[in-house]
Amino acid sequence: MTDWLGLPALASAQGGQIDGLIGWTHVFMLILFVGWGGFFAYTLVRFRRSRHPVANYAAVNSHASSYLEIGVAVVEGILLFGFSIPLWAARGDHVPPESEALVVQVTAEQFAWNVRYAGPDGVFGRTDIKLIDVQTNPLGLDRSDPAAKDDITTLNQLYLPVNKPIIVRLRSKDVIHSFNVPEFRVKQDAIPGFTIPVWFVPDVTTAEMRTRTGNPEFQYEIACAQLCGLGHFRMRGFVTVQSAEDYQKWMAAEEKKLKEQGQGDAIWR
Ligand SMILES: [Cu+2]
Repeated sequence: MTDWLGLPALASAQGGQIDGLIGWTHVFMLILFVGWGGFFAYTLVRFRRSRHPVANYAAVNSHASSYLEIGVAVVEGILLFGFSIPLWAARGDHVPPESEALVVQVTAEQFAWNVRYAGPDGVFGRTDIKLIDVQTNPLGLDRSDPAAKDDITTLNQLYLPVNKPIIVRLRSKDVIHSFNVPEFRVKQDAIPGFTIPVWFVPDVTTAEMRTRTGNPEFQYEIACAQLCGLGHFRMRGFVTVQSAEDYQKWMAAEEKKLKEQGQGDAIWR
């Protein structure tokens, strides 16, 4: 329905609703544009100089423009109360339960995305600001904490299973960044000092998208959507959406790699 907008391919279950809102906003704005544009053209002709060499100092005595203004306000009210607020309420309030979702922590920094999975125990282990090492331990993970021992971290690579609710716990180490994956219709600022949850259900695997787009190198990309410094342009991450089995395989390989490499040095690759 919203193909005419030329939006990026849709790859999430909740994105259709957002496209609907974008579509309706364009329709309403088109009506406003045509309406006001027509009115402007009409006044140019109606009040042209050759017919009205002297300005009319008497005020307009028709109420047409007031009705128009009221009409515009009503349409904007419909957009806000009929579409935006219910959509935001659905997106913001109904976060799926963590037991049914995959929880991933994504920590933005100048200029990278640090991704962290809780590992087999499902618990994110302790971190300590004193342990942060830009090269080897950007998250300050305390591998002496049993819960932190199995935490999987990657740099700029987010692997996700398809058709499962994903909750991203978004954080920032330095300035305001923004987590944006256009195909999932997700865009959320990462603000230092806050952990902001954002959720979505990716429903098209990377492989499927490659077939669909005819581009064998297609990648979902995390674009930082806030100008965050000189390296902002290269703050890119990649999302790989896989079948549940392939995701499990990837996770098992990461766990194996972590065990082989020992503690703490599997982080910055
Ligand atoms: Cu950034």
